[in-house]
Amino acid sequence: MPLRRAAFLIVASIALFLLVMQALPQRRVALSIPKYAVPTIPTLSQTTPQFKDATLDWNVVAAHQQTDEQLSALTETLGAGVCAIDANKDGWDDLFFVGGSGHTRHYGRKSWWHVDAGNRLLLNINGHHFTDITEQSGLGNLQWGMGCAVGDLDNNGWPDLIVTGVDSNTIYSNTGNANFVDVTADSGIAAEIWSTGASLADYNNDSLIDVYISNYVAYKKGAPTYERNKGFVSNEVSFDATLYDPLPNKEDDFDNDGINEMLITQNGGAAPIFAARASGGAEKFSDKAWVSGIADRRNLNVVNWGAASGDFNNDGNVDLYIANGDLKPDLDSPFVAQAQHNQILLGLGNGKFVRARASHDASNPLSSRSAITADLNNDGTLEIIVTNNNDPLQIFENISETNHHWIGLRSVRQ
Ligand SMILES: [Ca+2]
Ligand SMILES: [Ca+2]
Ligand SMILES: [Ca+2]
Ligand SMILES: [Ca+2]
Repeated sequence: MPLRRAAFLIVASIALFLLVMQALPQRRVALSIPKYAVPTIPTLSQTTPQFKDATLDWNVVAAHQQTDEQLSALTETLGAGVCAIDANKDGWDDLFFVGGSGHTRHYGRKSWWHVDAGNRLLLNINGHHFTDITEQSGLGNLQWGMGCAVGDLDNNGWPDLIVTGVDSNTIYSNTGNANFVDVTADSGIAAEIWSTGASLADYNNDSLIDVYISNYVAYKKGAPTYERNKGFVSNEVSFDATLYDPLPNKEDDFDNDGINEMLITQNGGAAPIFAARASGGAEKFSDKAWVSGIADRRNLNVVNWGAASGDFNNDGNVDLYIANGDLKPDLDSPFVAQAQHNQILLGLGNGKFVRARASHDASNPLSSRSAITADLNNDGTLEIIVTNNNDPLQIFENISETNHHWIGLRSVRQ
């Protein structure tokens, strides 16, 4: 039995070895464990705001339409704008909507027929619904519109309107009770250029509102590009959206330090820029988009357009709504603007933001271009109004349940 004996000796040796090892003092090995920062998950002391798409409840059927039924020119990919304006000063915010140029069907190179979209003035009836008073208000002129701004430009106590557009800007003076007259000719802002946005402020503190109008590129639909190839040859390339990069922006005090920050939205896969002023330095900005939580690598494919700021959940901290939509047509469906989800970011009051969960209607997947906030029903919560390129105007009613206090202010003229 030498084999069984050998096996017995081996097993016995192993057992003896283990017993000896156990009896010896244990040597401790120092393990080097890398230290990682424990991620801090911000706690929300506030409720997540809830919105519902109440566009039809408000009796709103306005839609933006830019020239063709298909995207075939750069000019058709921009717009529309929208402004809140209490045009009749009854305490209920009304809406002015830039409707675009309308819809032209072409037969060959000739214009076949045209349907006007046009700008719309929607009068807020006691915070319940809107009624369209465009024609009687004097705002029915056709314009290839882009954006708008509201302010009392002639100091007569009534809010006036600036409308930007392709080859024309228009100023309408409110002569009282939502009756507007076109005063562009005498205003000094008439110009045959493509303007997109307008913002108003009293830049030199003389109590007169000044106007800043942002202009876009020199572009004409159908104008050929000339390629140098033994002389210049027309290559018929007239629409390349990748060549252009407009930069809308929004200012507000996002970290409650009494100093406004600036949010700049970007196109083409770049994250938004959140420019925070350095403390004590009036004009020094630094990009805080990533540390603030506004930039997110999951959204690098998203094209940002309008940004609206406001306290959507009444917790005292400014929140953000960013309207998104791709500038480029869909690869699989050429001539259709690509839809992208809009975002709500809740402010924590310290300059940081967290993404609100996407269970709200207001993240609607359309190709959005601008967003504003207004308390349309004067119940203390902010609604969000969104425009979409070649699609309807949308009203997202704030249905958040909050017991936080609020105060409404109305300025009156002495
Ligand atoms: Ca009103
Ligand atoms: Ca006025
Ligand atoms: Ca808030
Ligand atoms: Ca409200």
